Amino acid sequence: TEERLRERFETTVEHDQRVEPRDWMPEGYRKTLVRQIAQHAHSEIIGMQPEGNWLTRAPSLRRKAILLAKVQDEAGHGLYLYSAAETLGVDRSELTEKLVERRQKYSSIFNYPTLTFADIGVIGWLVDGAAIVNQVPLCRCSYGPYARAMIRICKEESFHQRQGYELLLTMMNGSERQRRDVRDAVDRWWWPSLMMFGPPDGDSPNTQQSMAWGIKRHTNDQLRQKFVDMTVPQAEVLGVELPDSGLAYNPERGHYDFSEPDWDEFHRVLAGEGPCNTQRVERRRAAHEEGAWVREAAAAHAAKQAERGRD
Ligand code: FAQ
Repeated sequence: TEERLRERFETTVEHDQRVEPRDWMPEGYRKTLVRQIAQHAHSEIIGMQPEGNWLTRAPSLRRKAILLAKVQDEAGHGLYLYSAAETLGVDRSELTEKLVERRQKYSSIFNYPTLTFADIGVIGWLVDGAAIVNQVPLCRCSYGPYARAMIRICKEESFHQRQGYELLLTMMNGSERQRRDVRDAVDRWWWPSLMMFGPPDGDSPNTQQSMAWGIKRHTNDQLRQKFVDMTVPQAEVLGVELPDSGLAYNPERGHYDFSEPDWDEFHRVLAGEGPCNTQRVERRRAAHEEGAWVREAAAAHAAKQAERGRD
């Protein structure tokens, strides 16, 4: 019967239908999803730190309220994603342990520092922009719970992106100092944003199988190109220059040509040697440990409720 179940799985994927938690699935499919969804969830949670860094120093009440809401949205995204991972038979606490022990990854992008308030705008514009390009196709992921979580997340992400762009437009219409901060932040975040899409296709061990399973819908390089094509005109409207002398429209390809990111830097960041890796993981570990009493209280409450239910 395993053969029959496998056939059914393959037909489901081939016909672009959704695989649900109750369905049989190959072990490799399950593992790949746990890896990707856990990394994605960890990214949302770790991703609260670079922006959270500016909550107490936002320049106005309005900017503070906006930033607070965005960071809270990210916590929510992390929770939807941990819930999606849990439908695959893993436990959220087990995933958190793996994160703080550095046995699971999170996006390279969150290992860079936020030096001025302009970084908040640039994260919204470039980092959320890249996240949208990567995540919209995931709304059609073959695994139902992940695809459904992505629909909701993408709606909020596109709002985040506009928030960042609006902040940058305001700063670019401000003082010389504000314009300088925006340009400096764009220079620092551009290349790391391109790296968010993962290694070039030739060095991406997972892409082929993930595409065959309908988990990924496009390759890393395809999505990176899409992001560049989308972002260059936005940079022009904003009046900032992207830090790549190789950037030029190629009419034959119908796309922008651009230079190769520094993949050595990418691998160093993945190996834990980015500017903020240690700080990010240690902060997460401390928050987890400081929250132990909440988990204990919740477990005690649940146990008491269960006991009452038995009477
Ligand atoms: N950082 O074979 P591939 C956000 C790893 S957006 C770290 O190409 P795959 C929103 C990869 O895991 C950010 N590691 O892998 C937000 C694999 O290692 P492994 C989160 C990376 O999975 C905005 C190895 O390299 N978004 O949070 C990265 O097919 C603002 C080989 O790579 C997602 O996670 C990287 N950049 O493709 C929040 C989207 N790239 O696991 C707060 C879902 C690659 O074998 C503020 N994920 N690696 O040890 C994906 O689409 C895919 O997993 C890719 C990687 C495209 C990231």
